[in-house]
Amino acid sequence: MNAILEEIEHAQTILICGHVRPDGDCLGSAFALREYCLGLGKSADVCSPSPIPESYKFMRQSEKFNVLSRKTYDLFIAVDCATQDRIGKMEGFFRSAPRTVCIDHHEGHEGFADVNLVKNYASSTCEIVFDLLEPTGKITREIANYLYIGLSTDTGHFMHSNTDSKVMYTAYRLSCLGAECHNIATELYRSRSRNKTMLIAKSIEAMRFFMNDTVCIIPMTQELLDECNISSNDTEGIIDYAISINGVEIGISMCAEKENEYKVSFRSRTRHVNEIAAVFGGGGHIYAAGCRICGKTEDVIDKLLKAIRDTE
Ligand SMILES: [Mn+2]
Repeated sequence: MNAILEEIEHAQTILICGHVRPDGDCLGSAFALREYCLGLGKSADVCSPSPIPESYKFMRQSEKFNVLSRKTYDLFIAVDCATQDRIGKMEGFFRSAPRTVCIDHHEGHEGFADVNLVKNYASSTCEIVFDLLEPTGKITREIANYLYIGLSTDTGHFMHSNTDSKVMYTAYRLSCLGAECHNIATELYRSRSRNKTMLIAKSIEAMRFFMNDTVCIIPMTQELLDECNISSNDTEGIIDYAISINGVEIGISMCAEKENEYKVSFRSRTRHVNEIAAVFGGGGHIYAAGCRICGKTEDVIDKLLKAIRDTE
């Protein structure tokens, strides 16, 4: 039996934890694993150091997110976390759990748990969880829906460079297992709030271009977020407007998190942006990466441009 399935088998209480500012992939893989554990009669909770974003509240059982039924668990499973610090304030649960598992697809690590399943060539953690659960024959329609959400979001709805035949095969299999592809696509990509629509408009207006228009930066300052009445937790997807522009090689979004601190995301067509993110202690994938940078808006932009030049 697979080592991770064995860990689940031996545990009675399980906590599945995604990363800070959870995205569709970590939510999908966490809820899918929870559903699988519940199916085996286990007690299982899902959490992350941040609340579930508004845009993912359509997910079944989303109200169970971050509802912790106990103080310690037999097994801690980290999903979609490249480093241990991505579990943030859930650290205590990780340390107190007798056994730990890490399932992830980010570059450059071997995992930080007792049992690690890290495949950096996989499109998403959901794809890895699909491969893990498929042989059990226990992928229900609910599990298929959860996994499809992560597969879809981590591939930019099957548009990013990581969309390979394995991704399409997995989507096909999930569809066969009952995933409601049309409904999920509608929830994910065709149902945004008026506030988010306002954020898109203001972000496009705020775009700045550098280096012969090959670099596009979207600075989402605290004022801009406040004007749209939107939290820094709900800015997923804004960066796509930068990298979708003809001629732009590097798209960057900066989102104000605290006073003088920005969460920065990178997308690229050709440049290895994980190397740029690494300059600031961040990381990610070759064409999609992120980091945190301290400073005032203009200083952060200067630091970014310098790092882009230095890593060329
Ligand atoms: Mn992921």
